[in-house]
Amino acid sequence: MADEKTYIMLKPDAVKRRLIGEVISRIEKKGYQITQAKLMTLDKIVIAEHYAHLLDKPFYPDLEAFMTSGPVFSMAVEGENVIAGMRQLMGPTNIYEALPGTIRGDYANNMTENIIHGSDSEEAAIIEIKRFFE
Ligand code: DAT
Ligand code: MG
Repeated sequence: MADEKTYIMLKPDAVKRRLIGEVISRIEKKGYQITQAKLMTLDKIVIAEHYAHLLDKPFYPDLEAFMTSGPVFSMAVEGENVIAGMRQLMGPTNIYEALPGTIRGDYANNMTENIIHGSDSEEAAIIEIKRFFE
């Protein structure tokens, strides 16, 4: 199977809690390659684009406040079946269902501050890599 690319973001809680190295280590041990990376601070406009599917949710204001609360660490990650593979390493959106051994299962204890974002499809990966690296 041909290599895929995905967009991964370590959210402000991961940066504040000094977990960048820990998460990168898991990605590298899995055998994926980080091909681009940068630390950046996001504004409300880019968060509204990135989470357009959630704008009408009651938790959106908290999500926006969290995502703009400090720097994030953006990465493009490459590997065979990496989009689904990274979602598996991350653990599910509902962190109460995230098992130990997954990134969210090991480090997240509430629904908003859940350490990591990963693209959920090939289309999303292309759009998100463009959004955060161009
Ligand atoms: P994912 O990040 O697993 O792709 P998503 O795209 O549905 O999940 O949601 C984006 C983020 O929004 C998620 O990482 C955390 C927040 N979120 C989602 N559902 C939530 C909920 N029910 N309560 C609070 N925050 C939520
Ligand atoms: Mg998502």
